[in-house]
Amino acid sequence: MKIKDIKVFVCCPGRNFVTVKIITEDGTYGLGDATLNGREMAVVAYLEEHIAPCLIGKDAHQIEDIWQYLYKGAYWQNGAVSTAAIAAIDMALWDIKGKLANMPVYQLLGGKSRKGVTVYGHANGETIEEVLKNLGTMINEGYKAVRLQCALPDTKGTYGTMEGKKNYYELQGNRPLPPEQEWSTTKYMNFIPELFKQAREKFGYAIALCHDVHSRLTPIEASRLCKLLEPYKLLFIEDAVTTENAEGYKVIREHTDTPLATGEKFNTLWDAKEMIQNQWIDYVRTAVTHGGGLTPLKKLADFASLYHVRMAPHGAPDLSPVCLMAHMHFNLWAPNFGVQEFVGFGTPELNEVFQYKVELKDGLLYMDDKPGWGIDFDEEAAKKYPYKRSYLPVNRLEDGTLWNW
Ligand code: KDG
Ligand code: MG
Repeated sequence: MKIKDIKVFVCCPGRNFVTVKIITEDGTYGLGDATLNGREMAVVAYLEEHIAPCLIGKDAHQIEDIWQYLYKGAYWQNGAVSTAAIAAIDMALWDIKGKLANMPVYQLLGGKSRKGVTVYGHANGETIEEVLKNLGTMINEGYKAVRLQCALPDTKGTYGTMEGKKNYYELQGNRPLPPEQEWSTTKYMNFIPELFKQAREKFGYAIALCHDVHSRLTPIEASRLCKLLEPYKLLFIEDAVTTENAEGYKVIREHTDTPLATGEKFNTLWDAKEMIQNQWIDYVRTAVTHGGGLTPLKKLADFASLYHVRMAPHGAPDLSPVCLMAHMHFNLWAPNFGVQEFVGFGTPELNEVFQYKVELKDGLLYMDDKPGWGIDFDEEAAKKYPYKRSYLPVNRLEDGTLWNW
């Protein structure tokens, strides 16, 4: 079944998304997500200029070979821009294979390992009181796991909080340049244990709680924070330190039994290899979109399963609903699935562009059985929401030093 056309769409129904559509000679099409927050147009150029011309006329069924061709064949193997582009092609081909087989993609992987996908939602707030109010609402909605993020008192902007914005927890909009935020490790370390103490006092221990440090601590600081949080029995602490130096996780591991999660910025299996093999982490957070597609992610899951490491795919608002649906299939299959990050059902604009259906019941996410991923993309609706240049914030310490955001 020959590939006839490859289209790349960039739209902004509330935030930017890059969507790939591959069309075969019989008119079957598949969708993939290539969104790389703040660097979207680099991926578009990679796809349009460097990938699409090579694939026209190739057999859409040869997913593994096409993946190897784009990854090894490029000579420049890894990197966020190229793996997001390859991922979208890979996803679109799996969607096509599912449609041609008249099966949901999870069936092609080996079938379901569970009835639904356990998700964790986000409870954010400007104060502890506000976070706990939102946590209470989510518990009433049936969530079994929730991530808590709270603004630091007297600090300009804290990761994960809304800062008065309604739809997305990060800053979004028509910004010519990245906004700047402020960071104080001392204020953070003194504040976060209190958030979890109050959460446990108010809601007990049945609800699973997690927290994203967003790579702002050093290994020894992270070790201390994880120790301070031990009484509150977190599901995991995410991105306690940056991942470039895997041994940072070894340091934390030696000091605490708070479970550790990382990997949303991993592009390949090799980024995760050392941490998994040494059992320094408990959850890998790599997304289908940023990890190069379903083809490498299923290998990552199988490898992680050898070391008791579970999958907890990244599900931030900057991953499109195509990625969410791909994760639904992956998570239903992966024997070592842990939990899926889930930020809710999207705005009316988003749902006008992407048509898909998921349902939350008792903390589990369900979808209808449809061939492929079970999602569609409305090209005409997308035209109403053109791309808007937008950046993630950058972070500075109180003395002005640039820090990890
Ligand atoms: O684009 C960056 C976001 O995806 C990231 O800040 C979200 O860390 C994140 C998370 O865990 O959702
Ligand atoms: Mg994160």
